[in-house]
Amino acid sequence: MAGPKTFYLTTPIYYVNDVPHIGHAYTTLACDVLARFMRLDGYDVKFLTGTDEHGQKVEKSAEKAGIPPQDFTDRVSQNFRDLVSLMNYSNDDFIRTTEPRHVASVQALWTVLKDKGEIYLGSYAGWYSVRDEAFYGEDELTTSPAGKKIAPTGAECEWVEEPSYFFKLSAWQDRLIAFYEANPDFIAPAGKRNEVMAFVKSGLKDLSVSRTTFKWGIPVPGDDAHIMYVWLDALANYITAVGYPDTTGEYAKYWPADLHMVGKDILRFHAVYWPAFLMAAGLEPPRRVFAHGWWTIEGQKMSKSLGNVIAPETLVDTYGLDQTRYFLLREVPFGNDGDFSHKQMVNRINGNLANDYGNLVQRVLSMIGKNCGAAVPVPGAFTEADNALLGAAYGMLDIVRAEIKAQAFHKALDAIWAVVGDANRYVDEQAPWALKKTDPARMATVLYVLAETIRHLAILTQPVMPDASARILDLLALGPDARGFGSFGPSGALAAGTPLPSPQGVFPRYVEEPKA
Ligand code: ME8
Repeated sequence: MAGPKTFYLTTPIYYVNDVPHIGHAYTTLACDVLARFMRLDGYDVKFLTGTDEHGQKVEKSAEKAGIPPQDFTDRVSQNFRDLVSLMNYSNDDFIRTTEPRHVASVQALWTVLKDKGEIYLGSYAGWYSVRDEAFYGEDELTTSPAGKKIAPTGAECEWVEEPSYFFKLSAWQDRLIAFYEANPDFIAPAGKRNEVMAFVKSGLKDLSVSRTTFKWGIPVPGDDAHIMYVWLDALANYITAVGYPDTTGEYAKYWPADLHMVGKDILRFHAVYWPAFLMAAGLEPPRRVFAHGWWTIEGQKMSKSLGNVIAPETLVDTYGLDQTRYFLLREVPFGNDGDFSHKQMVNRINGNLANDYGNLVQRVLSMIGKNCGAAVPVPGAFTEADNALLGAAYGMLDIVRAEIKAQAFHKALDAIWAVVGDANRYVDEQAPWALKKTDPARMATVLYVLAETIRHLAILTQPVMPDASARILDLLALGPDARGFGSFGPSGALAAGTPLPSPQGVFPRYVEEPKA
């Protein structure tokens, strides 16, 4: 019998030249929500994140810190592992490119490319940006007032002239276009797909894939005067983690990856170079690359010099973990750029979470606690209004699933909050507090319908807010087996008479500290 369907998704591996900030936290969060969703939906998920530890940028940062690069990367990589526990990420693996499994994998990939005639020795003379770890053509650059060459990303470039191996990228132009055309969902969002296709159609040059003027990298097999270009090294992490060069085992099970999630800054590497490397090595390209947008802070670009870089710890300490997770995915249509503002964060916490969702749960469970013997109420026959609300609750899963599979996290949350709104209107219309005296049996039915609706909401909010949702499911006395999507709908309905614990508030309001 075939096992469950698999889903393999990855974050970029982050450079260890710096401490994590809100942007890094965001990309991994989006993957975490997707991974948790797919697991609840019955998939066998592999969710990978990690750190990119080689290259000139990291070497320079280590020099600046005055410590050997390996010690430096050990130290900074730990910050990204700490981020995993801080943000409650559920990754199944954490890869570091300095690990022996990765060195073996990249060298094997190189050897295959070399043997297939896809790599040749030449020499590079051109512009390189250490900040971007990228080569640029003269025509892409502008000149700063100080006479420096500047890349389109704003990074300074330096002239590089050295022997180098090249990957025959120019030979892949037509095959890449054919691949994009045959796989219209490979690059998302659609606007980004158009940009990549226009770039490839404008012509591809062979890509320099080795360096000889610094040392911090993986040696080229058979020619250790060269180390591999950090992007060839880094991209290969996605196959290392499934056991490459062994193509049985996890590789056979999970590859091709279902999704590489990246920021828009690194789409070209993932959507052009990476499928070309893989196809050239006779390996399958990934199924999809999603490039999300960029966060600014209170309307400004995040930068050290402006001193406005937001550390994830600050967000979690100030606003709470699940509140932060919710805000980041609800506030901005996924794929667009977004702005972080304290005011908007507080609006979301006090509006969507405390007033809408939290208050619904609190009102309903307190009424059940006081008026129904602290147990799941016994429902009578359902009215049209009851069936309408239950129907909306049952119907959420299909809508949310479709949105999540398209990485439209904001739309998935909109669909859930539409039902939160329906449930709050239903409470007001049915006025169970008034029924207490006039028709207690009807009150029990109304509260049962609401408890069932809350059950569905809490099951579906688990991927975004795992802790808060677990607390709501605890308040409904639902065990671990009753929390997956298999429990959706009437078959998992709450059993009347089940004793319930006394309700606790789940989403506190954010109260501004008075200014000292
Ligand atoms: O590029 N808004 O690593 P990196 C949103 N090592 N996302 C942001 C962001 C912002 N302001 N700033 C950073 C690298 N990110 C390579 C990747 S993969 C084989 C190698 C996120 O540490 C976003 O996901 O510079 C972006 O793509 C990534 O951090 C860049 O991380």
